[in-house]
Amino acid sequence: MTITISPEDVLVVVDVQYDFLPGGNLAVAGGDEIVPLINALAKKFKNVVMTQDWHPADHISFASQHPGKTPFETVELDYGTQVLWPDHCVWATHGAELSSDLDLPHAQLIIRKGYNRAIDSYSGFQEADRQTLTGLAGYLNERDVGRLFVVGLATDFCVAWTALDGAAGGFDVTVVEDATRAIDSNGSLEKAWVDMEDAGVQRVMSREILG
Ligand code: VGL
Ligand code: ZN
Repeated sequence: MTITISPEDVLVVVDVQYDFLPGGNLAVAGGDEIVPLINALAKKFKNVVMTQDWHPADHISFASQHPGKTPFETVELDYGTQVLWPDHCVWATHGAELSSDLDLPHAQLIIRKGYNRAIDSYSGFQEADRQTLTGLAGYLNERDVGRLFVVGLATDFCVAWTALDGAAGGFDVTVVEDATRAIDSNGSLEKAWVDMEDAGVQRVMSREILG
């Protein structure tokens, strides 16, 4: 059951940024462990695109912007329920930079997301209002690419939402499970896998691709 990667397939590397790595403001446990795997996977792909969480300092997803609230609580916003986070990935800060341990010189596109103060964006395709597009689908469709293989951080937020929106957009989407790590807040990881399975997102391990 080896998966053969074709020249049309795309590796989508989600949010491998210092704030999501150990020592970061929203550190994902074991987040650094996936970097060597991502580098190995990337050698199989001609097409690599990346996403980068990129927030203004007063972003609405930050608990610090909601008096009396603490991280991992929720608030109701115009577009629905928003989980509140520690300040993270503030643009032009170290925490927002992509890890320099990534070895992806052939990456073709970096999509920044979450830069509108009033709208979060876990997904690389569209913001949390479910209306504002990032342009990623347009880019991929224009280039007539093959399957999408999604890796990165965090499994239950930006990886899952990117995978779900990719599937909704008609792409064949696979998440490489061991090349992701999760935040897992209030059952979010379990729910993310159920949602992805329901949407037809495939779930594989890196050895199935690396051999
Ligand atoms: C993410 C929470 C807030 C992620 C981004 O990359 O999964 N999670 N912003
Ligand atoms: Zn964020």
